[in-house]
Amino acid sequence: MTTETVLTACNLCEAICGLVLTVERHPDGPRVTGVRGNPDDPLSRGHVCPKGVAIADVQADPDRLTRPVRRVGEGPDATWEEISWDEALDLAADGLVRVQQEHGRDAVAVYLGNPNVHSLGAMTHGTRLAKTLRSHNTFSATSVDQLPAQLLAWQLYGHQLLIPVPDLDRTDFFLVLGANPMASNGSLMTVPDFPGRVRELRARGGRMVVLDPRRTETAKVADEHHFVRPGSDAAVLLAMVHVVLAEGLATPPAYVRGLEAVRLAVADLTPEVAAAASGLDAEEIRRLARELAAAERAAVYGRMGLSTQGFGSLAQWAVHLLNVLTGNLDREGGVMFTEPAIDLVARGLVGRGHLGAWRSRVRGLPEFSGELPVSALREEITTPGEGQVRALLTVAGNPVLSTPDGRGLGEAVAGLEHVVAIDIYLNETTRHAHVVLPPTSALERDHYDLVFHALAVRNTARFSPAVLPKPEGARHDWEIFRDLALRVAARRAAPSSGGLRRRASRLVAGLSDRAVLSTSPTRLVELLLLAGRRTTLRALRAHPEGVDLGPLRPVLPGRLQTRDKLVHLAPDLVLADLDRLRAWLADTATGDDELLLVGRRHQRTNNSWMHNTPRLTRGKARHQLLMHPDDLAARGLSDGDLVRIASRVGAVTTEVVATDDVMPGVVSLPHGYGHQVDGVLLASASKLAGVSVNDLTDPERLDVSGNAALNGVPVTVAAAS
Ligand SMILES: Nc1nc2c(c(=O)[nH]1)N[C@H]1C(S)=C(S)[C@@H](COP(=O)(O)OP(=O)(O)OC[C@H]3O[C@@H](n4cnc5c(=O)[nH]c(N)nc54)[C@H](O)[C@@H]3O)O[C@H]1N2
Ligand SMILES: Nc1nc2c(c(=O)[nH]1)N[C@H]1C(S)=C(S)[C@@H](COP(=O)(O)OP(=O)(O)OC[C@H]3O[C@@H](n4cnc5c(=O)[nH]c(N)nc54)[C@H](O)[C@@H]3O)O[C@H]1N2
Ligand code: SF4
Ligand SMILES: [Mo]
Repeated sequence: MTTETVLTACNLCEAICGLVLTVERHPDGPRVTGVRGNPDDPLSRGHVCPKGVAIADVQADPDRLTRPVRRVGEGPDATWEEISWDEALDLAADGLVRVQQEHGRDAVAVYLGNPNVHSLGAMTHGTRLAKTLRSHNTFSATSVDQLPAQLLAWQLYGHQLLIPVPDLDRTDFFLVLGANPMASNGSLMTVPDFPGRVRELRARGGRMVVLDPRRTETAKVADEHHFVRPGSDAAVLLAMVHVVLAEGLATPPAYVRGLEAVRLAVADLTPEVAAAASGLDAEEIRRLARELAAAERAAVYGRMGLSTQGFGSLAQWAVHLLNVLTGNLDREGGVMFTEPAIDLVARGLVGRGHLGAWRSRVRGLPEFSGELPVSALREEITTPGEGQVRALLTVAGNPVLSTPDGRGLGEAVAGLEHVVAIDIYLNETTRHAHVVLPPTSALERDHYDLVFHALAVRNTARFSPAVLPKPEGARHDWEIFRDLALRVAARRAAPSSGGLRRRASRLVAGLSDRAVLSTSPTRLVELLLLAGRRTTLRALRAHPEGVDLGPLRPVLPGRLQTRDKLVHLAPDLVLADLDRLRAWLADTATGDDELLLVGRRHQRTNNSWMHNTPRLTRGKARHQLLMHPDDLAARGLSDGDLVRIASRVGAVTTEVVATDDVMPGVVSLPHGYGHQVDGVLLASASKLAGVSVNDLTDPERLDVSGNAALNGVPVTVAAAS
C-alpha cells in the first residue's frame, strides 16, 4: 500500500473549497482516508466544512449506484436488477423516443436538479441532451431557487448570469436578507470561509445587519438582526429606496435609465406602510436606509429566502435598486461583477435570457430561458389532453422532496409510462424510474467550475483532475449524456431510409452540438481557456491549488449586456407587479390560527441527499418544527410535542421545538427530509427521521417570475392526535 496527497475541489456547494485528500492505494483499489481544506487555495484559503469532509463518504458509500439498474415490479415490492450500459441506454432511449413519437415532443418532461451546476460534464453535455429532446416541458431547480435573480439580472444588466456579487472582502456595511451563509456557505456569492470573512469585516470596523424571520446562525454573528415577516421584504426594501430618493441621498452612476419611473413607483411605499406589514419599526427602516447611503462601501445581499417567496422578484429588484442608488454597484466594497477565466456571459455561451417564448399547457405559466416553473410539473402529468406529460427524465434531482406538493408529484410520477434517472442514488424520485443510469462520482472525474468562479468574491481559476481512476465499466456523466443523445437522435432517424448518420447528427440539435457532444469536457475547458486568454489548462495543471486572478475590479458600463449599455432600473415586468404588492399591503392579515412557514438549512445537511452518512447525521436531531413559545402556549402545546402541521396542500406530523429564535407567528421546517415513503425507508436515506416540508408547500403560490413561494406558507399547527 502507498499513500499519496492529492489536491482537488469540493463540488458539494457553491463555496467550491480547495481540498487536500489523503489517498491510500490498496491492491483492491484506492481509498480516500483524509480530507482537509487546502490553505494554498487562493479563494478558499484552507476552509472546509463537515459536508466537504463527507465527500469521502459518498465515494465509499455502498448505497451509491455504480452500475445501471432496471426496476422490476412496482411500489414497495420493486426490486432492482443490474444491467449492462448498452441495455440500459437502449431501454432509456427507446422509451423516451416512443413516448415522443406517440404523443409529441412535450410528452417527455426533463428535471435538472441542483448538482448539475456542480458538475463540469453536466454543464458542457447535459444541456445538449435536454436540447436534443426539445421538450417545452423542461424544468430545473432554478424555479425553486434563484429564478428572480436571473430574471432581474437579465432585465437590469442584459444577461441572466450577470449577477453582481457582494465584494465581501472590502465592504464596510453588509445588509443580508433571506440568506444564512453561516450554514449555507453562501449562494450566488461564492464565498468559502464566510465565518472568517465576516470576522475580518468586523475587525476592520465594518458591520453586518441581517433581516430574517429567524435569528439564524448568521444573525447571531451579526451586529444587528431584525425579525421580518415572511414575504414583506419587498415593502421594506422599497421603502428604503423611497427614503434614499426622498432624502436626496441617491448617487446613481450616469449609465442608468428609468430613475424617474422608480421614484414614481415607490412614492407611496413609505416606511410606515412597510412597518405595518413587516413588523419592523418605521424609524429603523429609515435609519437603515440612511446608514446604507452613508456607508463608504456597502452591499445589500438577498438570497434564497428573498427569492422563494410571494414577492421574490420585487424584493430582488429592490436589492438592485438600493445597491445602484447608493452608488455601490461596481464599486470596490460594494457589489461587483466578476471576470472569470471562462466567461460564459461575454462569450455568449449562455443566452442572455428570454421570457414567455412559450407557456405551460395547463396554467399558462411563462417559460424563462427555456424552462417552465417546476410548480407546474405535476399538473402537466395529471391533466389529460394533447401535450400531456407521459415520461420523465431526471438528472441529479429529487423533485419529490424538493418541489411544492412533492407527495402529489410523487404519485403522479409513479403513474408515468416511462421514467429515466441519471443519478447516483435511488431516492424518493428515482425509485419511480424504469431505469437509472449512474455516472462516476465527483472524485472520479475532472472538474473546472464553469459557474461558481463567475459568482465568486475574488477572480480565481482552478482545474482539478480526477482524483481516482474511473472504475472499470463506469461512465462519466458527459458520456451518458452523449450516448443517450446520440441514441435518441438515431432512433428518431431510423424509420426513414438512407442518410441515417447525417439525419441523426442533424437531430442532435445541430452539427456543432454533435461535435461538442463527442468532445470531452476537459478538452472544451482547454479551448475555452485559450479563447479567454487569462490562463491556460497547462498552467492550471501545474497549479492544482488554483491561480489567483486578483480582486474584483470595476467593469461598468463596458460589461453590461443591454444594447444601450445602460442599467435598466425600471423594467415593466416588475412595475406591473407593484399593484399586487399594494393589494397585499392593504390586507396583510393572516387567518386567526395561521402561522407562516419558512425553511432552513443546517451546516450538516445538503438539500435532499447525503442523509445516509453517519458523519453528517449523528448528533442532535435537526428535523423538528421550530416555534415561538408564545405560539406554543396559545395552542396549549409544549416543547417536544408531536404536532400536526397542515396547509392547503397537505399535512405532516413531527416534533416541535420551542425557541424564541423564530419570530412570533412564524414556524420553520428544513427541506430535504421525509425519506420514509409508504413506510419504506430507502437504504440511501436511512439515517434520518423527519418529514418533507414540500408536502406542505403549495404549487399555486408563485412569484411573478414563476418561482415557487416556498417560504411564508400559511399553516396551522395543532397537537397530533
Ligand atoms: N421547501 C423548500 N424546498 C426547497 C428548498 C428550500 O429551501 N425549501 N431549496 C430549493 C433549492 S435552493 C434547491 S437547489 C433544490 C434542490 O433540489 P434538487 O434539485 O432535487 O437537488 P438535490 O436535493 O440536491 O438532489 C440531488 C440528487 O442528485 C444526485 N446527485 C448527486 N451528485 C450527483 C452527480 O454527480 N451526478 C448525478 N447524476 N446525480 C448526482 C443525488 O443522489 C440526489 O438524488 O431544492 C429546493 N427545494
Ligand atoms: N449546509 C448546506 N449548505 C447549502 C445547502 C444545503 O442544503 N445545506 N444548499 C445549497 C443551496 S442549493 C442553496 S440555493 C444555498 C441557499 O443558501 P441561502 O440563500 O443562505 O439559504 P438558506 O440557508 O436556506 O437561508 C434562507 C433564509 O431565508 C429566511 N427566510 C425565509 N423567508 C424569508 C422572507 O420572507 N424574508 C426574509 N428576509 N428571509 C426569509 C430563512 O429563515 C432562512 O434563514 O445553500 C447552499 N448551501
Ligand atoms: S463549504 Fe463545505 S460543502 Fe461547500 S465547498 Fe466548502 S467544503 Fe464543500
Ligand atoms: Mo439551491
